[in-house]
Amino acid sequence: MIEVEKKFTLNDSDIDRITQGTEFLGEKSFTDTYFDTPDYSLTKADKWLRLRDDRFELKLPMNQGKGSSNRELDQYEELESEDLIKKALGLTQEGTLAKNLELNTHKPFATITTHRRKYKKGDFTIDLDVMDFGYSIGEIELMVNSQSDMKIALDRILAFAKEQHLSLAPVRGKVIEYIKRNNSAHYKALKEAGVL
Ligand code: V4E
Repeated sequence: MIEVEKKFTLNDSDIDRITQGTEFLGEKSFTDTYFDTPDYSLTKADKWLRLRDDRFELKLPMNQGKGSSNRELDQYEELESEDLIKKALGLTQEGTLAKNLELNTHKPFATITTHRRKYKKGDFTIDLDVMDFGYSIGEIELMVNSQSDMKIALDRILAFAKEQHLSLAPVRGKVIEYIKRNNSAHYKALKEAGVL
């Protein structure tokens, strides 16, 4: 199954409206620490390495975002095994991934705690994420069986959002927003690399 998702900015009345008639699936908090080299070699290549609580995860771009006509359908491969992550990053030293990151000057550049509430409305899954640095995002998701169904799913999400009177303006993800607020050199580097 493939997940198609779109992020929205939601105010309090949007949240009231969108969660009406939903099934509440649960809530959790997690802390992500994102890593990169001093010259931003990972994020400039749209690669996102994080420690989510106590587990490393790597998101790798599948359909190169650059120049893509529809960024919203960009997909990422997600690796969760330390060995696969080491291989994907070309880290070859003995020892844990954490040790390899240290030896290769991969340092944390952002630590973000998210409180996530999850809801279900028909086929749609709705995530409401509130971050500890004063930023919130809603995400509407649909699961599809094949790549060819992705555009239809995105159109369904957009139609649902319109019905709910949500703003369709582009939204910065939490990490991009964090970088914009905290490190203008990093933000500029991502723009110049064509990642944003
Ligand atoms: C893929 C990506 C980033 C990593 C964070 O991904 P995100 O989906 O925002 O985080 P989260 O916590 O909701 O992950 P989940 O729990 O769903 O796994 S940061 C930036 N990107 C890609 C990206 C990009 N290159 N450009 C723009 C404008 N947005 C996103």
